[in-house]
Amino acid sequence: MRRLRTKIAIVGAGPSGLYLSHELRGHGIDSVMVERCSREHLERRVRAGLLEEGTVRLLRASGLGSKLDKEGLVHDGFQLRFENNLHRISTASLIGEPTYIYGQQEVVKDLLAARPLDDETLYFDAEDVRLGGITSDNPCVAFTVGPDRVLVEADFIAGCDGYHGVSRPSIPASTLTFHSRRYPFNWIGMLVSAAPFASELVYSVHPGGFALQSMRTPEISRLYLQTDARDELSDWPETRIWDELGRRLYVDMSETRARGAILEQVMVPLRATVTEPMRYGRLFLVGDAAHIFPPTAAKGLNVALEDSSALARALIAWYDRGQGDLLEGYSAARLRSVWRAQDFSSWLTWLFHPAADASAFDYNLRTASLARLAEAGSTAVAFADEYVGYSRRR
Ligand code: FAS
Ligand code: PHB
Repeated sequence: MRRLRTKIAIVGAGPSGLYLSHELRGHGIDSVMVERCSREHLERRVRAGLLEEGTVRLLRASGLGSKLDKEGLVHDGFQLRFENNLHRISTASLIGEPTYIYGQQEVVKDLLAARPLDDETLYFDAEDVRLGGITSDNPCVAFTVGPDRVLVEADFIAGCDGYHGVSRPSIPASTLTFHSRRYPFNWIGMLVSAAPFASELVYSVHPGGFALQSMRTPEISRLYLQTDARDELSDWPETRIWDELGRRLYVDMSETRARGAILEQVMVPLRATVTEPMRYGRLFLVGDAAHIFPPTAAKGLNVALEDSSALARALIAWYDRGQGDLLEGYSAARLRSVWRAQDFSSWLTWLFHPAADASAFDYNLRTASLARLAEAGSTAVAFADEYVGYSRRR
């Protein structure tokens, strides 16, 4: 058994773990990261794409903005289509902030590239990861890498290991409240190597279901399609997907289809979870380990990095000034933001996704709500405030 000693043991090297480690290192606070996947897998994993202004500011302030500012797409607004009418919602004019399109895998690559070349504190391909001593003042993480069993002893553990990680289950269920909601919808997500048909995001609410055209670059489209929660990818042959995308987006997708190979296709369940509290003893839960958002309002990655930034600030206050108040207040402060983002994500999910058994009454209510959103009135301002995440940063 190889024994290591560090200040913070971080489980999971997704965006939240990598950003936390990066921030702590910038303040001279050492950490050891344990990741079950390979570096190649992390760099290939396509997920989120929309970054809020607050997230971009965090990345820039951490010295991670140059490639983002060069390659990221700045969107002053997006298009909302319903009843075959196209409305432009300009968040820049409504609330003074744009949003950014920059793939999560690019954020991960930038964070990995920012690590020291001789970095020996990030273990990939870790197996049998276990947490121990969480309520003691000497918590630890044990794992196997190659032929070695390694024990990391730390002051604190950051559980950044996502929804399927080991951190949350390491907390006695009797001490947690695990809130969970499964929306009756899935999204088929596709990454297609073809230019988006529109240069901005197009959210379309069609009687047959929701569709979204996003992108990752001017040459790569990111397309989403609502399905029933019980559907599997096998229920959706490629022709059906393209036909439905064209129907719901009111565009001829044959050219996009012809020009672009499908680089990735996933079925994403629309679910929401919140774990309360986001702390147990010396273990702090961060990002998807603590909460899952339906992808509708693109909050998952943005709220995850907010968690990491808040925990980094709390740990820096502890080590630099011996102040424990931010650590004590971490869970309550983060949960206020998490529930605010869940509330908006829930509202937008129900607004954008017609249920299969929707009545004419439902349809007309939805159309009236969308029309109110399309006006540049108070509803649109309140929407933009939540959509760009400004409401959580006030
Ligand atoms: P992550 O899940 O990204 O990272 C957790 C890390 O921990 C992973 O690298 C994992 O390998 C590792 N890990 C897990 N168990 C471990 C263990 N036992 N030991 C060590 N390591 C372990 N969000 C949006 O905002 N917009 C979107 O469009 C969007 N689309 C998504 C599509 C899919 C298919 C999924 C699954 C999620 C999507 N999300 C989206 C949400 C997503 O982007 C998350 O919010 C984001 O990845 C959160 O980052 P982390 O908290 O770092 O968790
Ligand atoms: C994405 O590009 O993945 C994306 C963008 C906006 C959303 C949801 C997902 O609202």
